[in-house]
Amino acid sequence: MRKKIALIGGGQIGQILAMLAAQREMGDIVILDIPELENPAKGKALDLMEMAPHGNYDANIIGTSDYKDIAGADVVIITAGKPRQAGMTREDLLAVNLQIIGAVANGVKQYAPKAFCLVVTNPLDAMVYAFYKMTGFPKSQVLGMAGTLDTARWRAFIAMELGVSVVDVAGTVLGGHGPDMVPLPRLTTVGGVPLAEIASKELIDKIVLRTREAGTEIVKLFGKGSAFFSPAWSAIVMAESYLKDKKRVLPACALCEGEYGVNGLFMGVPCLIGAKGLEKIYEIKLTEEENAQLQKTIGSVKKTVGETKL
Ligand code: A3D
Repeated sequence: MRKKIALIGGGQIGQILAMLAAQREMGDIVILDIPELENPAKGKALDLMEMAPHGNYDANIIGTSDYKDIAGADVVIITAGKPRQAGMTREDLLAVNLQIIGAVANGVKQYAPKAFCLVVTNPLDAMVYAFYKMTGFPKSQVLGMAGTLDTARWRAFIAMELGVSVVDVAGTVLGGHGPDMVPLPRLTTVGGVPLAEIASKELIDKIVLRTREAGTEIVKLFGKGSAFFSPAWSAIVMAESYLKDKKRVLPACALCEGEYGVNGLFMGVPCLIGAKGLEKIYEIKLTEEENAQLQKTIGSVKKTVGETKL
């Protein structure tokens, strides 16, 4: 039997998720949106069914606003919520998206209680925490997608600056999904060569800054709405690691219980994702400077999560 992927939110990211999941034959796909947008969700699903003969995939794809249709889903990816507009911070979305996450948590808890759940809605660290609290799901079953994207941005900017293949750039970004996230130049390599040996400190600092502001750079260019191609791909990579038990080690927003000195908060950390969901969090021994940066991002995450009052 095919796996089932439920996409809660059929907007910009949701529709790209649906296309990628179909093309990669990850399973049957349900695009769920609010009742007012049920028809557009159905339309997107039908359009993707009609793309299948040339896309060369077999999948049953439907649009709906009824949670019954996600029953038994193996993976749930949540993008339901408002995106940022130019001039907004992610935190400006907290109140409105918290309500939406509440409705989503109820539906997923009732109809897909065993699903591996990925939250994408911003402000990410707070929304994944809220979803975890509201569903009561085990921590292995709930992750936030942010670090996978932040690391993709870090790798892309390095490749663009150095004129090397992005495939050979390896690295990680820790912490919250905000302007004080912590890219780790010390642990970044280009085909095994340490970044610091082939890039100046000035250039590295510039790339760190661009990575931290990458989401805002796109929001400014769009004027309306936020990035969607790269967030969708990042969530797909995480979902695939679960579905295929690939055991990839990806930076993701996971519940820390002692790791990095953090207790009870979701934060971006290197995660092993396999058939059991979150299977392991890797701890990195940080330098004093890296740790100081991490403490700053932990402070920001605590503040935003505190505002959920959960
Ligand atoms: P958008 O195109 O507006 O799509 C969101 C969809 O959610 C819309 O179709 C809404 O109708 C739908 N929706 C709203 N409420 C509900 C509900 N209760 N149930 C089901 N569906 C609902 O936004 P988008 O796809 O561009 O972005 C979605 C979210 O992802 C936003 O909160 C963004 O800020 C966030 N985002 C996160 C990242 C990260 O890296 C974490 C990156 C980019 C965007």
